[in-house]
Amino acid sequence: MDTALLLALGLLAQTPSIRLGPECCCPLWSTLLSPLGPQSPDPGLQASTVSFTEQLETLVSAWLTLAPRRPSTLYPWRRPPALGRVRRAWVIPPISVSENYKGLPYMLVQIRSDKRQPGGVIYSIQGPGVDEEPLGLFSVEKFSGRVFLNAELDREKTSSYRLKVFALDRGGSVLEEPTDLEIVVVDQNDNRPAFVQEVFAGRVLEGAAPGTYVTRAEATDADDPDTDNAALHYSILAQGSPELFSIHERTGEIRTVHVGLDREAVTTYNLTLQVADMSGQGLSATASAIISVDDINDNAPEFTRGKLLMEVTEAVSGVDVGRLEVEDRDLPGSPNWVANVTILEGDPEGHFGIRTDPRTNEGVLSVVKPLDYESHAHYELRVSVQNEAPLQAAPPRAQRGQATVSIRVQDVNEAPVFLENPLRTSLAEGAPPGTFVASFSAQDPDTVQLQRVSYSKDYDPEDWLQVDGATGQIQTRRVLSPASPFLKDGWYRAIVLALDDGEQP
Ligand SMILES: [Ca+2]
Ligand SMILES: [Ca+2]
Ligand SMILES: [Ca+2]
Ligand SMILES: [Ca+2]
Repeated sequence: MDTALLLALGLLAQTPSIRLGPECCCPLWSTLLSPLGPQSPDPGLQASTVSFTEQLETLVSAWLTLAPRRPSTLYPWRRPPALGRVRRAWVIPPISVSENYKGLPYMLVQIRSDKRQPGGVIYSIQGPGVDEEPLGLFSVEKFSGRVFLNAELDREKTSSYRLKVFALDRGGSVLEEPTDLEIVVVDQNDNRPAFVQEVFAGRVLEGAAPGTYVTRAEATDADDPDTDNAALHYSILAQGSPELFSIHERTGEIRTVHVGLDREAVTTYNLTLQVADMSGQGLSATASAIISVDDINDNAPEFTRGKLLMEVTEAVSGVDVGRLEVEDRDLPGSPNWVANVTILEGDPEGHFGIRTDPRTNEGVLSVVKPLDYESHAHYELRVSVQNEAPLQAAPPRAQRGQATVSIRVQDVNEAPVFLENPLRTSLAEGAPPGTFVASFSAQDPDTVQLQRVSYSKDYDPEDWLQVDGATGQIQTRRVLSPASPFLKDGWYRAIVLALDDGEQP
């Protein structure tokens, strides 16, 4: 290691942070290059920090070249002497200047050549910012070599300029090889961070464990990402109470922090988010996060009544008996809410069925197989209710997951039934009046009611027959002419009615 390097290291040890530009805090650096840039026009201005190796290399080179010279003068064509066996690469230190500087025109540096020339050396510069777009930012006084900044710079448009520097004689001949001069624009915190969306939407299942990812807020900052000017810090300004969400200060990820998300209590959370640069101390912006809590089936359905009384008439099918009202706190219309009512016991022959009314979520009890009052006048059904979806959490045991439905079957007056129908019999041709024809016997299914069955003629076109209303016995009244038009192939057709004396249902 050479002497200059040792010296530089010694200085660095006393100087914990070396910065280029207006806020230069290294005494040696200030002596060598000051003023390389203007004083910060804004207290928020932060100079860019370069890596330690770059600092050291630049510092050593600059010190070797510039130590004995005026601070604002740069000798771009002067090479350092070889020190020992190590030849270091020659680096012209960049000129740093803050963006947005308004004290114009501002002298950045004075370039000098060691060449002695009658009539003096003529300096000239070329490149972007001079004779290429954007034109006229920089200029040089041709005799003094003083380089000026003529307009405000915007680092977010162009962060550095590389100019060509020429030294010529009066006749325009090149005295020195053209060399590069780099001007680095130092960032100022002149850009507020901005969220990429006004509203960030997120969804989370109720009952989610702490640490569950919900959504991610994202913001940008146009300032130099290597500086604090664009070091973003996210926070939640407001979220109500209790505070169930947190945001990662660097990534913007929003997660749950506590248990207790309950859709049945709160469906949506509205968070106010903030992002601030300077690691949270600088310019800020706000946005919202709308977090929807998705339903899980954490409530068992319940009957509103534990005992129900219903009535239904016998002998019919497909009629509704009654409705079982069900409550479920989960999301209406969802499988977590829809009730399925089933019959547990009390209907061994399968007379009843239960369907769900999709609008009211009631269980609708109906008769699917006709009932018979005379054989089974009362049913006691045990029914239970479940959701379409299985229960997910371990909810408190449902108080009314089952109910009892008492069903009274109502008797109806059923018509008497002929045991043999039609009844066929035969008589000799020309049978005399009073000949026994047949004896009808109809049975009334209403065995529990005391009903009497009576008989009468309904159809007897030749008025040939006589019916005993009480017994159902039939005799002929007269001789039937073989030529009767009502004899068809030898058959005579008559209709007999059986009537009970019960009331009409
Ligand atoms: Ca910023
Ligand atoms: Ca900036
Ligand atoms: Ca439910
Ligand atoms: Ca729920």
